[in-house]
Amino acid sequence: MNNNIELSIILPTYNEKDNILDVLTELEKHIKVSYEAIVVDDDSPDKTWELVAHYAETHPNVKLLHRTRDRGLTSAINAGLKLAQGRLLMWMDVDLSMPPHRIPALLKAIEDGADVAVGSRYVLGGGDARAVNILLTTQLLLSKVLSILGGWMLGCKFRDWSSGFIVLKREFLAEYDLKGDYGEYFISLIYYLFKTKKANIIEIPYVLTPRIHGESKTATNFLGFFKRGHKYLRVIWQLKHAPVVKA
Ligand SMILES: Nc1nc2c(ncn2[C@@H]2O[C@H](COP(=O)(O)OP(=O)(O)OP(=O)(O)O)[C@@H](O)[C@H]2O)c(=O)[nH]1
Ligand SMILES: [Mg+2]
Repeated sequence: MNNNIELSIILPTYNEKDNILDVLTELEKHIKVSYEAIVVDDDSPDKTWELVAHYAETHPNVKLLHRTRDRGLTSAINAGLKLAQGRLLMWMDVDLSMPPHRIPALLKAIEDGADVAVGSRYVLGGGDARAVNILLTTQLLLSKVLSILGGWMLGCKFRDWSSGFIVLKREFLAEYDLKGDYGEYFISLIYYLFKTKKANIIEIPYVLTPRIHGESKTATNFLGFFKRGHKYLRVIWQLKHAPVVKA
């Protein structure tokens, strides 16, 4: 840990050349505490990493981890977390679907006593502006059903089980690696934070906006949604039936 860095922001990227510089600029504009941004790029064919390397030359708080062998969202976030030196840890998507201007609200929640602040589409004031076609409407519906089921089956007062927009105190992740190959890691993480770490978790509303540039790695077809939904449910089922590990 470095006492001069309040916040480490992990930014996983795969083919985000049209988004990454906007995200880095937005972070600079909205974050008033000392922070480092760690971009973890998996050798994107569109050369996102090249843009970041160039940007980092004039922005010492921006770091690049350019991975040429490993792949995957969860493993990218884990790799970024290993390098992170801030007192607070956070990560978010780099498709501008999670608005950097909501980060101060997440930080304020921590300042006010929360251990973990999660950007949430499913609390009052939050939303999802992506339901512009049948594919995305289905995704939104599945995500909502999953959220209700997750909270009910796991016995936690929590709504947005597939958020992926989170700030938390470093000590709450000390002995934990994110598990899974995509968004399902978030369900296990939240459950762990509630049940094992007894964390005070607060959901802060945000409105998720559709990606404008680049391609989604998940929202491509119905079959993909249902496969993912099935995977999420399997994780919920496994957690429900696994003994809770004491911290
Ligand atoms: N490093 C790395 N980043 C990834 C990988 N897959 C996705 N990402 C990043 O993870 C974030 C989420 O990916 P998206 O394609 O937006 O997927 P999603 O948010 O689940 O799907 P949408 O709902 O369509 O936005 C983005 O910042 C991606 O660039 C990967 O294999 N490696
Ligand atoms: Mg996204």
